[in-house]
Amino acid sequence: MNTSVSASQTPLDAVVIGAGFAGLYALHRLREMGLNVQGFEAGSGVAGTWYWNRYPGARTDSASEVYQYWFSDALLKDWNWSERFPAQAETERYLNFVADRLDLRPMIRFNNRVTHAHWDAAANLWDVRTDQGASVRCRYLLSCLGPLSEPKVPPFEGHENFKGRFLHTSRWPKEGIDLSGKRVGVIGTGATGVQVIQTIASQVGELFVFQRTPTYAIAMRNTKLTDEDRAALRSRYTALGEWVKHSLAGFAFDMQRKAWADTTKAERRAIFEDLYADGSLVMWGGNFAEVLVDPVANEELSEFMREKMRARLTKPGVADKLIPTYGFGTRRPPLDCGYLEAFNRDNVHLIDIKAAPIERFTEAGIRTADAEYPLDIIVLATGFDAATGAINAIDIRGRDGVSLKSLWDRDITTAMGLQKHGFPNFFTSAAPLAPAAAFCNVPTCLQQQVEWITDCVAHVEQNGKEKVIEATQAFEDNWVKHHDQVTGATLIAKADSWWTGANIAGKPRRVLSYLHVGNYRKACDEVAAKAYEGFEIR
Ligand code: NA7
Repeated sequence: MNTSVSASQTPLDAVVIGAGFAGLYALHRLREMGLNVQGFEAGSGVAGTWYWNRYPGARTDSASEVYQYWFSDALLKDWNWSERFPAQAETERYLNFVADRLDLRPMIRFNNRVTHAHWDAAANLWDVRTDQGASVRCRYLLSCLGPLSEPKVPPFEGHENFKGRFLHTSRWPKEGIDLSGKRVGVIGTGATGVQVIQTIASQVGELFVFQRTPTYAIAMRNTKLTDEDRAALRSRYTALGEWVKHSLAGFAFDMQRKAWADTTKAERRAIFEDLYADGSLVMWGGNFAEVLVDPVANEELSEFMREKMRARLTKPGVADKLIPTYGFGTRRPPLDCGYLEAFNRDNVHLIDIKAAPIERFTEAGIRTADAEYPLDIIVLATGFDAATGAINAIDIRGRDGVSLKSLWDRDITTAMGLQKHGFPNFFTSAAPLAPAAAFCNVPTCLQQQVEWITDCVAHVEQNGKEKVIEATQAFEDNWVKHHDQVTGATLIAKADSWWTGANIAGKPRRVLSYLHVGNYRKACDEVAAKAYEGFEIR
């Protein structure tokens, strides 16, 4: 296919960057509005996160019944999830099914990574270019890059000398890797590390886990869904679709209604047991609100979680290293399927790199402060430059040639995560200061943002003389202040993790995600109801 389009061609109405949950829906909605829209996708297929993250064990930590599009009865009726928590391959198939059913593929140029987007103020157009030489101009530019798309690859000294294979989890090859009998090192024990480690422990020869910070692990209760299960879930789809919109974190559950202070320790213990038995993120998002803000409440829950973890570990000395001392839920707590039990195996070795840090990669493997580990493969489960990384990877310049990255390098601010002052007609999903950046069952939030953005575009199409919209500085400042008040009160704000940007050296610190999906939606709806108050339309 010829991907080069001359800049002199008739401008497009809109360009959508990314073909994951948000991008596919945005393409569909904009086309339904009669706009001439083009998608660009760096991968060779659709599915975004579920295209890139094909490492062993990758699966959702969200239940399948809330991990889907709600807007089409036909899609809801015709797709059959096979598991409560679907694996990568199934989620990728689902998004391919959606792309085919809505006939979105012809709208997308695959294998095209957008590298450049400059606002031409004289023409009120975005000039968009890709690494394949494609070049288009458009009136509206939508970033649908997902919150976790830009891998974090730490600059380990000597990495170029390592003679074995070295890869980041989000760049796992489609054909897979034969791990049998191999000596494999995994660096990182976040949600991704947990899934890789528990999956490959029985496949590899020896597994060396290089752990800097331990993670809480909630035993996932995954089940195969039967026709009866699916029928029962389908009968609740309408109610679930409404519920997730108004919830704390976009799931089909909410925080406890009773106040912490109105319960006894025994009552709370019974509630924790019930939540834990569900084997889902209800342990985090369905708990007492107080555990997110009160250190005493948090410690009681943390002790409960530590006890659950300890009971699953048998090797002497491992529990002390593997069980966190920080507060539960202040960093993203992963669900696990045998992560802790993997450390009971004789071929799995836990290396505490807080005690003896990694000094360098050698030709043969990894050298820490006190030992050398010969390895065939090193897997980086080191996470992502969340929410800003993928957007910053594009040279985005707004009014007066100002670079978005240069602003975010100083301070990460947005207008509700939907726009940035100085960048007219540029809309973002999964950007900082909205729940979609982290504290959300991501499909719930991406759908809400895409609906808001596309409704906004329709409004500007009808009401804008020049068809240009831009968040005002005052509106953005107010949102930042409100966001900081809401999130700054939580224990999350004090913890170092990707949630606060602390995982990336030099990244300005701020809780990246707004907290409370329902309140965010309400605030967005109010802005729209007041003819996009806080945004200048011309
Ligand atoms: P995370 O949650 O950011 O975890 C990354 C892990 O890698 C974490 O254990 C880090 O330890 C570790 N890490 C990062 N850099 C280094 C270096 N330089 N040396 C040693 N160890 C390092 O990323 P995930 O991919 O697991 O999960 C991201 C989200 O994807 C997840 O929350 C889900 O929402 C889906 P640290 O904590 O920094 O000490």
